[in-house]
Amino acid sequence: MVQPTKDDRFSFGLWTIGWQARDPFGDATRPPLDPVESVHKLAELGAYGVTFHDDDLIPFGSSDSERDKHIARFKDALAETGIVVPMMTTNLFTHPVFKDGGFTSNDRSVRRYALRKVLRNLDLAAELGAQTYVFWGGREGSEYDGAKDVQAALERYREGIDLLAAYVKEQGYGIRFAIEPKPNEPRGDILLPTVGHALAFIAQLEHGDIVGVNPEVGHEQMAGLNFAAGIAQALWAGKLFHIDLNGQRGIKFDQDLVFGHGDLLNAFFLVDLLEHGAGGSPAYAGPRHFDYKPSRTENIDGVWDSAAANMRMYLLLKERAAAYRADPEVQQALEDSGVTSLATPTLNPGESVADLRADASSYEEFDPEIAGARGYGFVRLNQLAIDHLLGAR
Ligand code: 3MF
Ligand code: MG
Ligand code: MG
Ligand code: MG
Repeated sequence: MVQPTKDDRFSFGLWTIGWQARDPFGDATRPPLDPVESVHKLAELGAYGVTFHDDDLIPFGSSDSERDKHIARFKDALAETGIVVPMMTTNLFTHPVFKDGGFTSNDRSVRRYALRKVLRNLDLAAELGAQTYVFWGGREGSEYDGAKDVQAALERYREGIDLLAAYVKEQGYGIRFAIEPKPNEPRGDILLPTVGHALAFIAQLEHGDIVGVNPEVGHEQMAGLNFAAGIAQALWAGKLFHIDLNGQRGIKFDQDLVFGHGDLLNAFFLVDLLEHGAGGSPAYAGPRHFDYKPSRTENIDGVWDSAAANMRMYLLLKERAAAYRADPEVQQALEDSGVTSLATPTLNPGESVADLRADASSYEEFDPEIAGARGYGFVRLNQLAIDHLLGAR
């Protein structure tokens, strides 16, 4: 049961396992990892997909012939292992040219260069069969309120995303975009800091029909937000196009821990949410993508142990969530708490304001004292969840 297979649709970014553990205070603790080796190792561990930024595979500044060679040997590794590329993205943050952003840099020539870099990689994404293209605008922001005209920056962001989305449609690539919010780091403040901000931005786009979100567990938790609740809203909006699973312990720098190694209880309810759909299919059908960093203390064995740990955590939580749902006592507690009854519309079919006013039971005969004295039993329900999570039931 906890042995991952391709059917589980687990995927990893090349930049996750390949992170050499350079941080703002210390040098790399691990040697570089060849993307071809990563693909083989991920296949062995039971993953189905690999994702990457252009520069993860093709070092920045490579010549056209070097680029072709990197792509060719990567394609061979994919063919040998059956590993697919469900998602691709652009690095618009490492090179100094992007220090004030890509699409929203104050320097117009940088903005034009950023669009060209994405266009080039989008063609490769289509060639490799990627269905999702992620936009994480890590450098789109500022440290000083006077340094960025935020409204103009949002206009430039919109201009960029709409141009690229129109291109994808014209080419018939069938790719959908997913915006990845993050509140801060590396910029003091990043544009589109949370899932909610990103959803509001998407509503302003001309081509918003093919644009959704790629929320990351730790990014929302860095803002003190409830990740599972944010994911529920993205699902409700029909905009959960992709997901970055990892772990984070509270409001601090982006930790990128193994999935479930942060807020375990929220991770349990997240998996329950993703898996608990209708008619036998999960609520979220996309890849279970891990965007974590093997801790700086780990050697190469620790890299692969931690990659395996992400998948194991997901499967364990999936098993625990299924047991929780199947437990008759849980089902009764959900009834008693009114959780299931929230699905019933508040108005009767076709009921008007006049009808509601005419219904004396809704107001004149309603006793708020009685309703106010009701206990909801949420603590009992939560303890049942924790009992299942701990394997105590
Ligand atoms: C940074 C991130 C990014 C994005 C990636 C696109 C470098 O905090 O999470 O990883 O996930 O750029 O998918
Ligand atoms: Mg992170
Ligand atoms: Mg991240
Ligand atoms: Mg991420």
